[in-house]
Amino acid sequence: MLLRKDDIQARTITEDGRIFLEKAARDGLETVWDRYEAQRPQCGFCELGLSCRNCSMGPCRIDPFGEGPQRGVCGADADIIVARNLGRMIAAGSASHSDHGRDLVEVLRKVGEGRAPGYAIRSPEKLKKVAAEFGISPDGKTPEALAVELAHAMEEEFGTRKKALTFLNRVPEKRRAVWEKLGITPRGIDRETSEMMHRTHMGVDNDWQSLLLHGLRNALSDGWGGSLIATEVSDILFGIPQPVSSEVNLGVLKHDQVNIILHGHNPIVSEMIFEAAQDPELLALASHKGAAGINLAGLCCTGNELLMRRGIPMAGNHLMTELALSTGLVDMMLVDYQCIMPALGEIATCYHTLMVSTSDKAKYPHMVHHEFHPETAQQKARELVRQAVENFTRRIPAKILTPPNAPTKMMAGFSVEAIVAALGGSATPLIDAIKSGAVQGAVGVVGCNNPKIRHDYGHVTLTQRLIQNDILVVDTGCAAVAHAKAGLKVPEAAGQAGPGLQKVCTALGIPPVLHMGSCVDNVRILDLAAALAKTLGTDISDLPLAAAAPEWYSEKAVSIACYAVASGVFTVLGTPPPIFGSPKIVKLLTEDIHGLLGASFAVEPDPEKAATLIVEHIRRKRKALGL
Ligand code: BF8
Ligand code: SF4
Repeated sequence: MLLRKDDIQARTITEDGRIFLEKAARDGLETVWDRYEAQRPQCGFCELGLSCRNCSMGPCRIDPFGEGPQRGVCGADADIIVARNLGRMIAAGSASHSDHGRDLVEVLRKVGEGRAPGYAIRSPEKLKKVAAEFGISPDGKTPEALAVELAHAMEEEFGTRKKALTFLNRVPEKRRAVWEKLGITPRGIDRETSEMMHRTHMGVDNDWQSLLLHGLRNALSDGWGGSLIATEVSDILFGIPQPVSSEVNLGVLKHDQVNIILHGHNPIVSEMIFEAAQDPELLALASHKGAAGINLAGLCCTGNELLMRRGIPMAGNHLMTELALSTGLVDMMLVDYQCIMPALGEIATCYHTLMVSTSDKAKYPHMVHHEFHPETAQQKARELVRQAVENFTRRIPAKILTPPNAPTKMMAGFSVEAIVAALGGSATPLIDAIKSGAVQGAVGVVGCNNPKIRHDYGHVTLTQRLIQNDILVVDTGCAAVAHAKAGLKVPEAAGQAGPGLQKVCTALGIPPVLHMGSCVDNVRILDLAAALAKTLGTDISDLPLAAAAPEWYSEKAVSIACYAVASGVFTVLGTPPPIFGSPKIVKLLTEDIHGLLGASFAVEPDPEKAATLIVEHIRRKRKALGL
C-alpha cells in the first residue's frame, strides 16, 4: 500500500505529515485519507443536505435536478429538509461544547465541597469576577464556598427558566436588541438544543426560516452559554492562560523518554496527568526503566488546553492523530472526548501503544477504559502514568521512526487577560492601532482539518495573506496548530506581516498570529470583540472583524460559525456546508441575513479567494467607520 510522492504532497503541506504518511503506508495502516478515498464519490444527496432519515416513513431524498421526487414521504420539501438537517448539526455541536462545560462545572462544585482531591481553584480572581456576574457576593465566603454557589448557579443555566442567559450581560446593548427583535435571545442552554430536536421531529416546525432562526438561537446558547461556561470554569480551576513558549509537530515526541499523548477536549483528565507526570516516584521509575524522563504531548484541543496553561508541547492537529501513533514512540495515548477517530485504537494495535479512554460517555474500540471521576482522578492519573512508564520497555524497535524533523518553536497563552496585559493594561493601544490603520482589523481563523482539503493548506495560506495585509489573526483549535507548525506563532514571524502589523508586533514582542486556545475558547475571541464594541459604544458588526474556518469538519464548527454570525461577525467557511440543495437557504445565509444581523456567511474553499473576500470586507467596515 505504498503511496506515490505526489499523492502524499496532495494530502498535506507539513513535513512531519509527509514523513509519517509514508511510514504509515509502509506499516500497512489505513488512515483517514485512505478511508476518505474509499468513500468517494460521497452521497450527492447528503452533500447537498437533501436526504432525510428523521423518521421511519423514510429515508427520503429530494432530486436536485427536479426530475425525481421533490418531497419526502411526509411532504417535506428541499428547504424544510435542508433547514432541519442544519438545525440538527447545530444542536449536536452546541450540545458537545455545552456538555463539556457541564463536566467542568461538576468539578468546580466538587472542588468547593472538598470532594475532588488534586484539583484546586487556581484563579480566585476569576472566580470572584464570574460569581459577581451571576449576582453572587464573595463577602465573608471562602473560595470553596463561593465555588459551590457559582457551580449551582451555572448548573441552573443549563435549564434556566430565566428569559436570557446570564453571560448576555457581556453583549453590547445594540446586539442584544437585534436578538430581541428576531426572537433569538438564548435561554436555557439545554432548552435550545432540546427544542431544536423537537422542532426537527416530523410534523413540527416546517417553516425553513423559523427553523434557521432557532438554529441561531441554539448556537448562541453555545457561544454565550455552554462554551463560555467551559472556558471560564477552566480558567478558574486551572488558571488564566499567560504567554508561554513551547514547541509543535511530531518532533516533540522523544526517543529516550516515556511519551504520553493527551487527546480530546476536556482539561479535567489531562491536568491530573500533568501533575502525576511530575511525581518524583514515577520519574524515578522512568529512570529505572531507562527513560530520560516523562514527556507529555498534546493533540487537538486537550493539547491546546495544556499548551495554553502549562506550555506542554503539541504533537499535532486532527489529521495528525493517527500519524502520531505511527512513530511507534507513543507509550500511552489518553483520550477524553470529541474528534477522537474511532480508528485510533485499531491503529495502535500495530504498535506497543496503550490506548486509554477516560470519560464515562466516550468509549472506543481497542481501548482500555479507565473512567476518571473528580473524587479519584488524582489517584487514577498516577496509576495510568505508571502504566505508561512500564510500557516504555515494550517498544518495538523495528516499528520505530524517530521524527527526523526538529520541532517548531511557538508561543501560546493569549487569553483576553494576557492580550490586555501585553497591550499595557487596556485595549486602548489596539483600538488606536486599528484607528491609525497600522492594524487594519482582526480575524479569527479557527476550526478543524478535513481530508477534503489539503492538510493545513487552507489555514496557513489564508493566515499568511491576512497578516501580509496588516490584519491581526487570532486562532484556536486545529487551525492554531497548523499556524504554529508553519512558524507563524513566534515574534519573529512579524517579519512576514505587512509594515503596520509588523511594527505593532515588534513593539509589543508578540507574534502576528495569537493563540487563544481550544475550540470552546472561541468565546475568548467573542468576548474580546464584545469588549471592543462596548468600549466604542457600537455593535460587534460595526467592527473591522471577520472569522474563517478554512478546513472545518465538525458539527461543533457549525455551531461556532452560527454564533459568530449571529453575534455580528462575517464568517467564511472553506468546506461547503450541506445547504446547497436549497437555493433559498443559501441566499438567506450568504446575503439576506446581513440585513437582519449585520453579518453573513460566505463559502469559499480557495483560501486565496477567501483572503480577498475578508480583506475587502474589512476595508468596507473601516470605511463605514470613517477610518
Ligand atoms: O474542538 S478544531 S478537529 S479538535 S472540532 Fe476537533 Fe475541529 Fe480540531 Fe477541537 Ni474544534
Ligand atoms: Fe422522509 Fe419526512 Fe420522515 Fe424525513 S421526516 S424521513 S422527509 S418522511
